[in-house]
Amino acid sequence: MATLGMTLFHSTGSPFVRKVMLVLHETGQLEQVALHGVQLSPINPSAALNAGNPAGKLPALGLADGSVLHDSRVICDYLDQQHGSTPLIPRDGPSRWQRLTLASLADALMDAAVLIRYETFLRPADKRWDDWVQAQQGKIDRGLAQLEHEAASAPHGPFDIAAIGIVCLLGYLDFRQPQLGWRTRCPQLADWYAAVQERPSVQATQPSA
Ligand SMILES: N[C@@H](CCC(=O)N[C@@H](CS)C(=O)NCC(=O)O)C(=O)O
Repeated sequence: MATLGMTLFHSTGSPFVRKVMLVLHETGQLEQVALHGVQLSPINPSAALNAGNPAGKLPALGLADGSVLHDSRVICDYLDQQHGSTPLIPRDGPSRWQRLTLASLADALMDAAVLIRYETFLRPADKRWDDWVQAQQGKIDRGLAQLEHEAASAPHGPFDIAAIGIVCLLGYLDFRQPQLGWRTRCPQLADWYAAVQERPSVQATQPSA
């Protein structure tokens, strides 16, 4: 049974918020959550968000009892335990660790992409460090190669927490790094990504500024 009275600190550009939105859509809990829009950056934090999440990062989920959950992994895990359908996070067995590790890879690549965004958009031009950006991009390149291998070996896996993370990563790369051209390097991943675009949850959560 879904919990009433939740508030999600939200931004349409955040790939981590999108993970939570996809879980809400896929598990039928969207109407249980009010969205509280926040525009922030590491140097322009939100006082309302900081009050419940001292790290000042999106997403955070306020519960009816006044407590606040963060980060996206914790929130997704919580929400996945509030519904009666097939879990998005396998509860046990080898698939639990395989899918959570894949989801963790997607999270790590989103971290790298978000850090690149901050370095190239927020940081003053005279303080930018190209080698550091390249090192972050290297994580993305290596991770995409791994995801292409996964897509080739298991093209029709469940639309679970790993798939959700990968959708959020690829959507964010299209949003912030349209020049990357990952589809040329990752054709099987591109086919999988094109197929999952048909899901209403994916269509309803496209990133925007
Ligand atoms: N590990 C966190 C990462 C969240 C994150 O990096 N959120 C970004 C927005 S996409 C943020 O709030 N940045 C503000 C900051 O770093 O101060 C999660 O999974 O929720």
